[in-house]
Amino acid sequence: MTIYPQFSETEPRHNWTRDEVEGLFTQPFNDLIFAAQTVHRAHFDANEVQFSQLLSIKTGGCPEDCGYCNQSASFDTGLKASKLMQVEAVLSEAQKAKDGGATRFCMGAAWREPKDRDMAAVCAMIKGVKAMGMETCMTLGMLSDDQTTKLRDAGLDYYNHNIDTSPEYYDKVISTRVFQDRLDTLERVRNAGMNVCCGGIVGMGEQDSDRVGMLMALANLPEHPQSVPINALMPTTGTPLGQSDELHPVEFARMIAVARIMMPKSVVRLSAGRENMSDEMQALCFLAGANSIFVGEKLLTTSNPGKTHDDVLIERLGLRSMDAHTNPSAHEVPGKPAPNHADAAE
Ligand code: SAM
Ligand code: DTB
Ligand code: SF4
Repeated sequence: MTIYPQFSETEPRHNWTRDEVEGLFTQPFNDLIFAAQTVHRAHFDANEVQFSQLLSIKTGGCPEDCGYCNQSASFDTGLKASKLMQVEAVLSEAQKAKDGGATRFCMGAAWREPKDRDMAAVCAMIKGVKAMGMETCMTLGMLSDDQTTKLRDAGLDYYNHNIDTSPEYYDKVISTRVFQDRLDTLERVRNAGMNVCCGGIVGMGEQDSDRVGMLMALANLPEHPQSVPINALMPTTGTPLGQSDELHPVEFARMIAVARIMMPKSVVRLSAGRENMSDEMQALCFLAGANSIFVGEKLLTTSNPGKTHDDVLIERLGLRSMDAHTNPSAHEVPGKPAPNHADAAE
C-alpha cells in the first residue's frame, strides 16, 4: 500500500521530460495535491497570497489576432478602443489599487509592440508606481533591445509576456506571430535582468498534451519565470474561441498543482477566470499551490469578483497578504539613477 506519494524535488529543475510531466498530471488527485502542498511549503508561507491589480493603460484595436482576445482589431467584440492613458490618470488608479490592498500593479497595453514615442510615458508610469512601494509589472507585447533596456532602467520589476499555450497548439490560436517571437522577447527581458512573468491560458480547446507542453516550455526555460500566471479563458462572443468549453475544475486545479511542482520557487498566479469559479474551486487552487490573485472589479477589460466578494473568501480561508518584494525567486531591479543623481555623476 502506498501511504505517501513520491515527493517531488523541491529545488528548481530545468530538464523535465514529457513522461515525467504526464506522470504528474495523471497521478491520483490526492497524491498530486499532497505533493504540490509539500513543494509549496518548502518555499512559501502556505497562507499568504499576493494581491495584484491590473489596469488596461491602452485598450483595444490591437493588430494581433490572438483567438482568445476581445482586444484584437480582427474581431467584432463591441469593445471600444482607446488611446494610451495619461501618466497622472494611471498613477491615480495605482493609488486606489494600493488603498484597496494591492501590493502589485500590472499595467497592460493592447499592442503588438510599443512605439518608441510611448516609452517615456510608460517609464514615468513605472517610476510613479514604484515610488508608491508596489511591485511593478507591465505587459506591452514584443520588445526591442532598446525598449527592454529603457524598462529595466526605469526599474520595472516584472515583464509579463505569456507563451499562452504549447508550441504545438500555438498556430491554432494566433497567426500574426510565432512561438519563437515570444521566446525572443522573454530572452531579452531575462538578459536585461528584469523578472519574467510568463504563463498561459487553459480552456481554449487544447488537448491534455498541450497543457503538458506549455508547462514543459515554461519550466525548461534557462530560468523559471519568477511569476507564472495560469489563466482560465474568459470567453468573449465574437472571438474565435468565444464558444470554447470550460475546463473541469479538477483539471484546472491539476494544472496549478503541476505548475507549482515544476516551478517550486515561482509565484503561481490564479489569474483570469475567477469570476466563473466557485469559492470551493478557488480554495482547491490555493491548496494546489496558487499564491497570487488579481483583485478589483475588473481584470484588463473583463470582470473579476471584486473586493466585497474576495474579502469574505480571503477571511473564510484565513489567507493573509504577501508583502511586496518577498518572492523568493525574484531579484531586485533597482533602476538607473536619473542623470543628475549624485551617484550617477561619478
Ligand atoms: N498585448 C500584450 C500581449 O499580448 O502580450 C499584452 C496584453 S494581453 C491582454 C496579456 C495576456 O492576457 C495575454 O497574453 C493572455 O494570456 C491574457 N488574456 C488575454 N485575453 C484573455 C482572455 N480572454 N482570457 C484569459 N486570458 C486572456
Ligand atoms: C495574465 O496572464 N493575465 C492578465 C495579465 N497577465 C496581464 C490578463 C488577463 C486578461 C483577461 C482578459 C481581459 O480582462 O481583458
Ligand atoms: Fe493584442 Fe495582446 Fe490581445 Fe493578442 S492578447 S490581441 S497581442 S492585446
